[in-house]
Amino acid sequence: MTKPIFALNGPNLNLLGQRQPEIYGRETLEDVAAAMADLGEELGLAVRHLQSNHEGQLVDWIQEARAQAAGIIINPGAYSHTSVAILDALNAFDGPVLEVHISNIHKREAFRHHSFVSGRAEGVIAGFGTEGYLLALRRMASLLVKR
Ligand code: DHK
Repeated sequence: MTKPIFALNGPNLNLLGQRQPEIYGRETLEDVAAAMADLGEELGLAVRHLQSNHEGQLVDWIQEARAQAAGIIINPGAYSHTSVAILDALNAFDGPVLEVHISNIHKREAFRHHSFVSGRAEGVIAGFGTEGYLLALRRMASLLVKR
């Protein structure tokens, strides 16, 4: 049995659907988790969905992923732009990492243009709304077949 994919979401993504819907859309994180679980079933991948507002918790889950996950799909939220700790944790993970941003961070404020995680990720999806998570899951399935 293949290990699950960890789908990690960072700060404020628990408010998805309520928070700035003009930027992040009206779907909730529960909707995203359900859609990923459905697609995962189609692709033969189990998805473990986790969200935290705390950097250290995200680091702990990435460390757990070293033994427990086949790959990581991560939207680090604002920590994308600040967290060397999350980058270091991802660098200690051997499987594929895909980074998702719901909004197009390159069209927004300059401080959002750089992501520390992008230097580690196999691929980055930005500006595809919550569909980006599903695209990332499809890509994860192809990357795992090629390994
Ligand atoms: C989500 C956030 O919370 C922001 O801090 C990032 C990202 C962008 C997103 O588009 O999903 O800058």
